[in-house]
Amino acid sequence: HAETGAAGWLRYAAIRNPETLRRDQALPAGVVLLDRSPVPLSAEQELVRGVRSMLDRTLRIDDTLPEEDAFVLGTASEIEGALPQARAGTLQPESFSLSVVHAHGHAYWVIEGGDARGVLYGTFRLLAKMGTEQDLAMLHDSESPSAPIRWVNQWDNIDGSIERGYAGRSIFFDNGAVREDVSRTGEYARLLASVGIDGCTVNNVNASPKMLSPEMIGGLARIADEFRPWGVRLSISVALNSPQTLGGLSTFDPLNPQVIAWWQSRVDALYAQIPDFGGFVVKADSEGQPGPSQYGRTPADAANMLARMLKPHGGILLYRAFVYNHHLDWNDMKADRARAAYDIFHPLDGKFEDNVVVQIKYGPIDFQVREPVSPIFAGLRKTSEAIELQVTQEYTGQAHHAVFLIPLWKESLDFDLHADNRSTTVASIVEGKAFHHALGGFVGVANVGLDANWMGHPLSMANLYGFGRLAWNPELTSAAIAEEWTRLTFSNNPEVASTVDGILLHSWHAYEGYTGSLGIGTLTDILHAHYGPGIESAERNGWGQWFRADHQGVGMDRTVATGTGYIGQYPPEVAKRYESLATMPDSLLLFFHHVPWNYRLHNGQTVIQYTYNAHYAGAEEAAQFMTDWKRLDGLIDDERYQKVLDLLIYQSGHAVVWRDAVCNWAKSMSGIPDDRGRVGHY
Ligand code: GCW
Repeated sequence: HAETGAAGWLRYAAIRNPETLRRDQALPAGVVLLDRSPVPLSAEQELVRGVRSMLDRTLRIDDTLPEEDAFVLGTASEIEGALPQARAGTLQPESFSLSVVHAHGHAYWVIEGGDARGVLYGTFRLLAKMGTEQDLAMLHDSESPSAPIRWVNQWDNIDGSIERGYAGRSIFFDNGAVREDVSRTGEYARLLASVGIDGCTVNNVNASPKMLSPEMIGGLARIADEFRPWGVRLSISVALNSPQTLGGLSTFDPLNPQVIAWWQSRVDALYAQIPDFGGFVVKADSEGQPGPSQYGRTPADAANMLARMLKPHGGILLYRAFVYNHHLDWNDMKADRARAAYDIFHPLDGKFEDNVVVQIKYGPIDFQVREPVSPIFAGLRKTSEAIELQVTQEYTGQAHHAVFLIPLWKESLDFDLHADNRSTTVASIVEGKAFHHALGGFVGVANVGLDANWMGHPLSMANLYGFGRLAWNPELTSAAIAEEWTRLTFSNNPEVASTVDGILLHSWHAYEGYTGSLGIGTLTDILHAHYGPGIESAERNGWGQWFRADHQGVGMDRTVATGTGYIGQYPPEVAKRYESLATMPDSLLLFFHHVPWNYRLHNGQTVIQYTYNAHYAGAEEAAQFMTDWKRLDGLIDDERYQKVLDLLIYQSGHAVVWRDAVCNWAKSMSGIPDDRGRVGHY
């Protein structure tokens, strides 16, 4: 079971050299839990389970501090009572401190939490340290999460299908209702908690109004019961027209008193059954979803109406900034989908209730392999913000290509928008620090399914793991995250770790190389599955994912001087850098500028030649992954070895399909041959 991937990174594989864990002291034989409420209880059980599995020892469970070495778990006030010497100073909610305290002649391994969740997170950290064979002799670690919102969204439909899900049917819903058997949802919550994720929105942002029916609320309460011991709060996406379609009212105008009363009755019903309900996510006026614009109301009107009801219960309202017109006029050279979020939300800054959070995709288009960061991050100074990342690999190879997304996300998080001429990285903005927002954080669209290994491709789980780790601490490096995940998931064997890490850390670059380089955006089929090459499907339609290629040149002119003016939405220093070709980074050139095919990049190559070279290099890298993986034959279990090998063989072939599709297209479009003669003749 463990080897099929169901356990994910929580395999707790036997540690071959336990002495590496504790160079100068023995691990305690018992554990005492000072608080027996559900979340710390999960922590204690997890510690017992992990130690048994990794070290083949069963910890004794004590009721009070024993007269011998022990693990001691508790929140600050309980530790204070039992073992005052151990107090770590002030710990914020969800924080923890790990230390070994010597008292009464014994060594107490203390896991102290700022609250119940902190105890759980500290326990999972300790187990991860053991699982990666770190020396625990000097155990000393104190950590706090970067931001309060560390949620996943699931795009599950109530019929049991999942929009952009690649690992089977929904773990939550089937046939219009919550499944009878929701045991998988508890296992999911455990995985999420192990990397510090504290919330899960269980249904598609393209939400069914039926989510608010009494039967559904009863079902949701059963899921919330599974989540609760792991400190994961349940939330749902809601359709703004629910008062009309479900409630039978003649309107869903967010300012109409009857509409407000209807929502209030639903919020009351939810909290009656789910006292720790997290709140609502709203997608409105976007891709055909109903929204406040129908009544001449703003996103703030709709968001605030709901937020006010959630507030007394500690609930929050996440309003997505992914609002745009998908009937844009291709012939209008000023039309630009990338402008939409800023144009709509910037004027509303300061008009939102303080429990509203605007949820913003990292780039202004849609989870592409390379996008600049969305300028609206710097355009909301008085409104809390969350960054939305896509764990499920929609445009990035789905469950067929190995693409480790952490380096992509880090580029966005580390990007400095330089608002007010000071350093304001995207991470510091969503953490609430840059502009002193009340809330903020990270949302990952995860879309796990019923398949035993959760995400389809075994290596995709690194993205879920990495999402949680980055949301906890965006300063972690991609390499550190890859290393942890690989050791926990596969093995501490250095050969295994370096091989898997090498593949992970090169995979985004390779995928970008063989699919779409220089910020050209989506060359995938955008009208159907969002999979495989569909080069011109993005052009000449209303969706606005254009790159405007013709015989002369390629790229969207988004400059202020001659283009759509999008660049003017960035703070001045960034705008200046993007406006001028002299300072424009090659990697994003075609996102921002329209240039001739023979335009010379900073790297010395022409756009057309670089396009050829990047696609060939990317496909070669993909083939290399397959060769590298073969080194693991016999070093990991056969089942996962073979499964990943099969996928990498497929990927290297599909990379050639991609390479040839894009290169042949670029050649026929530009009429310029490959100077190395690789690209077909016409
Ligand atoms: O990326 C696009 C997806 C849609 C999705 C939408 C969104 C849930 O193709 O499937 O809808 O974004 O984020 O709302």
